[in-house]
Amino acid sequence: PRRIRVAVVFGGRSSEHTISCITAGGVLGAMDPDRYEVVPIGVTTEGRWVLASGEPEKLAISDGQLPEVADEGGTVVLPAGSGLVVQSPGEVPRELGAVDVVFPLLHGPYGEDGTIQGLLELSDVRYVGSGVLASAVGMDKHVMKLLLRAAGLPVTRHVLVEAGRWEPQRERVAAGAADLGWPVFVKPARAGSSMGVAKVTEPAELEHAVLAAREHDPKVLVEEAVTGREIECGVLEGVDGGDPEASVLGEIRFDASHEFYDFQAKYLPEGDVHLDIPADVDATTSERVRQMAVAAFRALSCESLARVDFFLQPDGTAIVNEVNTMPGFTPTSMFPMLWAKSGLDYSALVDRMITTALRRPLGLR
Ligand code: G1L
Repeated sequence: PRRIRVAVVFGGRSSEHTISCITAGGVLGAMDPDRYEVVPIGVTTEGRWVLASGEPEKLAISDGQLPEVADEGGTVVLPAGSGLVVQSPGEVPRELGAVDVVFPLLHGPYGEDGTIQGLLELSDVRYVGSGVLASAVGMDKHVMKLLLRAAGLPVTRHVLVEAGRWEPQRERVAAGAADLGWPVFVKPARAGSSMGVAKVTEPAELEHAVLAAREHDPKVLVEEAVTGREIECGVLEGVDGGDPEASVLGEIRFDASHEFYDFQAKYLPEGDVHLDIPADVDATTSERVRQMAVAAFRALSCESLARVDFFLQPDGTAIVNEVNTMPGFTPTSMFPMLWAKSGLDYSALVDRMITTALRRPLGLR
């Protein structure tokens, strides 16, 4: 039978360019060349789409050099009606032909927020991952909380700092923060990683933290601090219209040197982060949290996959912290590890996500 043509799109205009390249290396290395024909498409830090190297070795860290998409190889364009075309200056455009499915490994604005998904919808191309709405909601912590709360799921309380002038909001936000109780967390509503996040312990520090967070996103959340264990659950779209499935739970523990799971702890594993998989949680609680994860997946109308993060409080109740529609996805990231412990190894996971995407109807679903 004909091989399945998969365009893996990676790199991109976000701070997570490097992690995206490394992730692409993992995904490419996991795809059976007898079954898949990979079209590697790199997005440069300037946003140009180029035909990239698909050698997994070039996408790994070697000799301390971080991988990056090189600006070469002609521009890849995706005209409506499928079919990829490479345009190089002074050359006849080269048809790459149609791909069966796109695996978009992009993060942040220009990629994770539904924009790539919209582009692919307009081009009638199937893709792995959530659609436009869930991808956009997954990127906006404020809208996400509204939907989760509307679905009856417990979420942390917060005060919103709207985009627009700060001055008129100052008093409302200060009063709201005091209502939440100290400390509070201040976070950009939409920035991808944990950048711009600060823990604020007293009123005098609030304004500085809000202004700092607004460097990353004009829309900012001031959130109540919840004491609890950080528990995560992987959810996969059901097969053939079946219910979404939840993985075993995992726990993130870090040493006292990290106040919370910050950017450094997340991407520089030398920081003492421990992933406990499965998490040491009793069976009843685990079952309850897994059901909440599936409910959160549904509340946002996620597709393919999502990682749902919880705070498990000392009294045994769980609060949904956030839903990540594009979780870390290297072979040693939480999401793939959760599924490996649940019986699906990395290449089986990649296979399953491609298979469900291929079976998806185009248009409204
Ligand atoms: F396409 C998927 F499956 F939806 C997908 C897309 C992106 C899964 C995981 C990711 N992850 C990321 O983009 C990243 C934040 C780990 C950078 Cl690669």
